[in-house]
Amino acid sequence: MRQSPNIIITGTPGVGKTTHCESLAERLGLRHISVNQVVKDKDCHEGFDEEYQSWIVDEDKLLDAIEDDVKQGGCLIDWHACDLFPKSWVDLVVVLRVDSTTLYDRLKARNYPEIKLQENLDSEIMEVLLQEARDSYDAEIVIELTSNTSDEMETNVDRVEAWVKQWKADNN
Ligand code: DAT
Repeated sequence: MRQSPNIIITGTPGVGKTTHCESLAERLGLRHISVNQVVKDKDCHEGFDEEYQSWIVDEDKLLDAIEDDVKQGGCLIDWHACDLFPKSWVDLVVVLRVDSTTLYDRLKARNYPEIKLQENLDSEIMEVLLQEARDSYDAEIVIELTSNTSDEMETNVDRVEAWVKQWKADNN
């Protein structure tokens, strides 16, 4: 039984997953597992998609690469997908959401290829990641938070911090 919870921070690229995870890791001493980084560092991929400018992820390899860390608890899993992580690993799923104009500006600043930019905007508007989280985990552990401004981010971090404290009180 883990003594610290595992939290997935998910959402469309550009919503603020990394920014939230870095702040939460610093504030709460949780381990930030940046899946993009793991995929690159541990070769959990089947090559690079030039059109989308992204790695084609080998999910089995990825799960093997992070399993030991996650089983210890206290991990923030940062990725734009969540349905591959076993339910038994996960205590909370935070789906970050952002207005499409804000998302457009953030992705444009990253110089995303047009096809990738449009696909991500569509995905955010269609609530694809929120639906994926709701389809994959129990409703009571999935929360949707907005991440348009720094103030909202501060509020989100406070809220997750309070949740973690309560989880620890309930489970230890
Ligand atoms: P992700 O990891 O989801 O791709 P990110 O954390 O790299 O997103 O953030 C993308 C950009 O947006 C980055 O320049 C920081 C900025 N940003 C993220 N969340 C924000 C927020 N709540 N308020 C203002 N800027 C934010």
